[in-house]
Amino acid sequence: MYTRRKFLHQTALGAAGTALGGATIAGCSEEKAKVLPNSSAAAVKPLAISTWDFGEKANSAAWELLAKGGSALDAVVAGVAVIEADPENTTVGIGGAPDRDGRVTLDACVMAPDGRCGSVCALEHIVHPAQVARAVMEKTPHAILVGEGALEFALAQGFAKENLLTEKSKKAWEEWKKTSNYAPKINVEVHDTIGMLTIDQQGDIAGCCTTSGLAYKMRGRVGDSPIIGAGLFVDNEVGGATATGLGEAVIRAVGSFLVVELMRNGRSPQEACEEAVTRVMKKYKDYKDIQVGFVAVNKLGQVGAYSIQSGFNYALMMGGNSILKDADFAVK
Ligand code: SD4
Repeated sequence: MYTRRKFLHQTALGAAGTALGGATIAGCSEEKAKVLPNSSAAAVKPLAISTWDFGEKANSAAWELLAKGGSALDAVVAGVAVIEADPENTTVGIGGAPDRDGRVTLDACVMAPDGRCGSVCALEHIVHPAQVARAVMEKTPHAILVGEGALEFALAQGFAKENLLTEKSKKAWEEWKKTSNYAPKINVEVHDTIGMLTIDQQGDIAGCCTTSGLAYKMRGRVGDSPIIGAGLFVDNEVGGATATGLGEAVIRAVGSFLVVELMRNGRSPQEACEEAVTRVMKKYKDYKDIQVGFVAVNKLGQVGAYSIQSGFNYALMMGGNSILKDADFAVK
């Protein structure tokens, strides 16, 4: 059972330092955690952080660009593209689990260091929704395109129309249809969105979030992932945050924006993620049955991660080194 006392204990644990390549990262010491993003402390850059273990592959792809001086925006879109293109992954891009009618509908958004953003919701037939989101940002006067309109735009931009429902996903869906029992399993079936944040050599921050959303969702359902502020938020003066888990819960707290605002007000990324998870739990009374997790990075390259339940992990790449780390969590 979650108690305030437990939370305070975990906060203290969460502040324990983790070291990689000599640099202090995730959580950091209580002292360092108080360092504000605009402090004169040396920033860690470049850097890539992604939700879940598949984030390691995404980070490596992003790192290839970051190490050569590529932009945070190019790197983050290239990083998530690796996961979107993996047909074995049933939660992002091609091979993503369909909705209850058997249609694979993808959600994604992207944010650039200069504050621009783009998003697509319920996009069908396109393997790389994050790239379409970027095109919305760069080539239209709009921020969000949905459904048919998003698809028309993508095709006009030269994206190929493809069947995203793989044999594996189709079989699983047909199996699900036998009972049509909608009971998502924490961390397994529904919680594998890739949210990614990058810092380039200039110290600029970009972010991206891309997913097939909840397996067997209602047609037209959109989660937090393509909603700027909920699934992703970047403010280049402060830092960035991204979310995974039950979108309906993240949206209630405008989770990623909340994390960034908390960092703006002096919280470390770890403290900000913990506070945001606490806020989500307050607003979602059945929080014991769901998972929500955040990862965050500030302008100094300090990172944090926290989730409601155990089982959430994240991948971090800096100094050419890659680590996979379990996030601390609230319900113990
Ligand atoms: C959603 N947040 O659509 C996404 C699901 C998710 O890992 O994170 N899956 O609600």
